[in-house]
Amino acid sequence: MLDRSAPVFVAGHRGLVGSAIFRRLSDAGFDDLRSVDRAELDLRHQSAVDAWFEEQRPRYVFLVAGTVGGILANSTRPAEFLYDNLMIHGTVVQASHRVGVEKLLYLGSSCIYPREADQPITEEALLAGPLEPTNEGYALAKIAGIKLCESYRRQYGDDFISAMPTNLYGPGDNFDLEGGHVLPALMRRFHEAKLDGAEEVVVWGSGSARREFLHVDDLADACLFLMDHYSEAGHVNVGTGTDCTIGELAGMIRDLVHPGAELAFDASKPDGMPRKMLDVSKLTGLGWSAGTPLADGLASTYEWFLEALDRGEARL
Ligand code: GFB
Repeated sequence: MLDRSAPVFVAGHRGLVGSAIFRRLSDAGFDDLRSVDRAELDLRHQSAVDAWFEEQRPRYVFLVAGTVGGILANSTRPAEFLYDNLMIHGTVVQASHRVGVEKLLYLGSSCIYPREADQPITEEALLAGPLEPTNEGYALAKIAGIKLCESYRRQYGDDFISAMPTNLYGPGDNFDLEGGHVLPALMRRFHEAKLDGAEEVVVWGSGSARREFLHVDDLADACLFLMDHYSEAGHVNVGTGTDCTIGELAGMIRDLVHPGAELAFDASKPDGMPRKMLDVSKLTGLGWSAGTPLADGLASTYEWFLEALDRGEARL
């Protein structure tokens, strides 16, 4: 179990995941949470990160910072996704080692797995085949992060662990129509169609790609669970164990936000990986499983989105 009074650094606290981890740790009684804004510390610069760690001396680190985005952002900005993430993973892991961080959790992504991996995807599928081209840069950086943690454990005995979440959503998500992920983008598109009185809403791709969606508060809970109970080299999948087609997801969002609207599939946009569902038996075997059904998570996220719009705080 982590000591609730120890200093904890959440790298990436402004993002979807980092803000959820911050909330979860506060609820669990952690009273010395540390964070730093991008304008104050560029996590891609080793000497700056080293200096910050020397000064702050965190005992635990949640490494959830990075350049992230949906399928279009990934496929059009591969250099940024590869460079930024490689650098951020490298600097934070190295600085954590230098100052003797007691435990670090590194967060990867289910896109590390081969495009043609058997479904559901077990942890063993890593590096067993070619990657999905639309997010190869991001996936390579994420794989390097896993290998960094494993290598620091093997060479130096550092207690650095890795979790691989499936597609995430929830409060604090990026609702940008072009750069964001499917769930917030569709929620905003249906919402704006309702306001404009439009009866047709565009959905990228064929609608037949399958994805698994995990509420970010469930992910944050799993991350704390792993930090409290898991200290092994192998990475651990985090998901719900169920998936749906993008067409089904769009139908659920339509029924919630703008019932009766028509779906118009835009085949000029990529589907990406045909299916990406994680085998979560390792994590359930350790004693954790996700608690938020997709329908409930969609409803609470839409409520949050409407309130954030009112407050002028939604990321659009
Ligand atoms: O969420 P998304 O961008 O992530 O797309 P990926 C998932 C699926 O939804 C794709 C379809 O088949 C898209 O074509 N889709 C339909 C849409 N409408 C939309 C829309 O309006 N916006 C978006 N974005 N998609 C990302 C990776 O892949 O997954 C990242 O690029 C990361 O590396 C993330 O790993 C979790 O699942 O395809």
